[in-house]
Amino acid sequence: MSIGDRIINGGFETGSLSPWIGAYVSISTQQAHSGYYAALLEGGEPNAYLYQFVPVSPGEQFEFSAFISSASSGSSPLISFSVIYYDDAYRYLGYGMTSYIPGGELPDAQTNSWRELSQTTSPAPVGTALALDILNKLPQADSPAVLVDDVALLYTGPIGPTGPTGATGPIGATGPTGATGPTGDTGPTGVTGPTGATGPIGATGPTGATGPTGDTGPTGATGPTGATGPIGATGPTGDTGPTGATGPIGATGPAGATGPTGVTGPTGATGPTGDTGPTGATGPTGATGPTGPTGGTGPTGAAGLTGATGPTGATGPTGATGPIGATGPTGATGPTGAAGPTGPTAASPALTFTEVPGPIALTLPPNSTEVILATITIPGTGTQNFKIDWSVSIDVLTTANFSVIAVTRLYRDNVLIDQRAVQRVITAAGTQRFPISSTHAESVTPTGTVTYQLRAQVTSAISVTSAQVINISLNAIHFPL
Ligand SMILES: [Ca+2]
Repeated sequence: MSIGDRIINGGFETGSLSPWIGAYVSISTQQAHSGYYAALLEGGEPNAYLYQFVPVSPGEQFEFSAFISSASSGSSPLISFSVIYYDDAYRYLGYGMTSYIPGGELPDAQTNSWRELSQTTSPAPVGTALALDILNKLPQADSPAVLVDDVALLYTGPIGPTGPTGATGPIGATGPTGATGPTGDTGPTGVTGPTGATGPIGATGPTGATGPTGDTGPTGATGPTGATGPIGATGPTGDTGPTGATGPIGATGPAGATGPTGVTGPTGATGPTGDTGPTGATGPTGATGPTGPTGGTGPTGAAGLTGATGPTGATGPTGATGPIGATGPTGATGPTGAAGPTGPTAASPALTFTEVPGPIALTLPPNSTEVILATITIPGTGTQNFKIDWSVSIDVLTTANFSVIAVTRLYRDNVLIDQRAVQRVITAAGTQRFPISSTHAESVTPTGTVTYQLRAQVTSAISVTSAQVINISLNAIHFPL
């Protein structure tokens, strides 16, 4: 049987936990089962544990062992320890073993006492790649801390099928002498054996102990008193006295060598069943089994109570525009608005005029000519609106049955722009007066000045003796744009 410990740092002698993983666990030098270090699982309420994964192969079997002790006096907590098999993807395959130490059963390490856990695992199942080795200290108020040392997972090999019974082997060598048993009762005195041959004289033994002082001999006759000599040496011990009576028989000697093993007797009757042991720690939850078939639909339950009204939903789309309603009453007059910005200053109109009282004589046809009546000159540049008004009175001296046509003409810078004519046919003779007035408006763009001139001409005359113009008015108003 090969022996190999798969646990690494099982005695914690590296001075650290690695590769152990734990919670509420520290390295302690307080007490150790061997060496200098041990692991200390915190006492009291915390759930403290310590574990590591080790590689194993299917079919392998182990003995898990560890030494555990309470770090101080007090009722020790419950300790569980397990070996659990997993495949290479850490999927649970099964327990190798699990056991526990009930509360209050650990010795106190301060008295250098430890309890050894030792249990054989079941073989690792098919697919096993790892074994989880775990020690767990369960919560218990006011319980002392727990020390763990020398944790081991020893390989004991796979258990094969039982082979045929082999031939009986030779009788083995005599084993060592067993321990001395208790002193038996004194047996009966045996028969006195024959006297043996006299053996060789042995070496002189050591001087025996001084025997008892012999009886004082009879007092001799008193000699003559000699001179007093020096004190002599102590004389030799006197002869040993005669042997006393034989003592009682001594104690039985040591047992002789064990004889060969006898033939095995028949199997005895089965003994009564022992008391049921304590319940073990609960194992991990097993894999979920396959889902069973779906059951038939049950009867419909009674309708539940109406629930509370839910929140208002989102506003819907805007509806079509309704018909225009009746006109409402006129509202109150609103407050006067703020004054608007001042507009641009308007250009001032300008007036230019002339009045000529006359008379100014006109020539008569067929040799009549145009006569200048009045002239005005207006300074200015840029486009402007002009309004020109004029009025004249034409006096003609006639005979009976006359007719006359007279024309007034308006010029701007010597260009005819307007005219107004008057025609009369009258039977009576005498002086006749014909007023003429007109208005002309235009938009002009002067380049310094613009000159308007009013002229007149008689274009037709029968039975007319003379003609003249009086009361001439010419005026112009212009508005710069
Ligand atoms: Ca140690």
